[in-house]
Amino acid sequence: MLTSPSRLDGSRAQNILWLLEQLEVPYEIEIYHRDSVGLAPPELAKIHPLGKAPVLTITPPGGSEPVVLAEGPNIADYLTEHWGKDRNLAPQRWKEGQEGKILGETEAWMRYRYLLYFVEGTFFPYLLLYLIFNGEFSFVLSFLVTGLTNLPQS
Ligand SMILES: N[C@@H](CCC(=O)N[C@@H](CS)C(=O)NCC(=O)O)C(=O)O
Repeated sequence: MLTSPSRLDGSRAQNILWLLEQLEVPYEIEIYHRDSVGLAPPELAKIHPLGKAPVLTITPPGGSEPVVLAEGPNIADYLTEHWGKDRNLAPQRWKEGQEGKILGETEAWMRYRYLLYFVEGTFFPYLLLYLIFNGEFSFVLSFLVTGLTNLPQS
């Protein structure tokens, strides 16, 4: 099994590299550099139409087609689910005897899942505002303009 995280300078891809290290998952990094206004290069969109980092390519043994994962929390969740067992990175999911049942999850796991989504869903817009009010205008404006115009078409 080979995993290839795409690393972009100064990006959330660093979180995924940290997680791969913690989980001791073997990987080969593909490095991309931001352009002069801080955007990802077009080559990143050839790996996944979102064109942003992080992206993780997982190549199963035996020559099957590689699978490409995008969105940081999605990648983190997938890695933790498959490589994180017995490592105490995520809380136990199910209460005793409640496996697979609605609301059979432990309170700790519900909170863990909530925070995983909170980071990108609610926290990150506030972080962007913080960047704007601290003078990071060029990066934030170009991010917003190209982010909206480069959305995947399908
Ligand atoms: N919601 C996505 C956001 C991905 C994202 O915006 N990545 C930034 C780096 S942290 C990026 O690729 N920026 C370059 C660009 O937007 O062109 C995730 O969590 O992975």
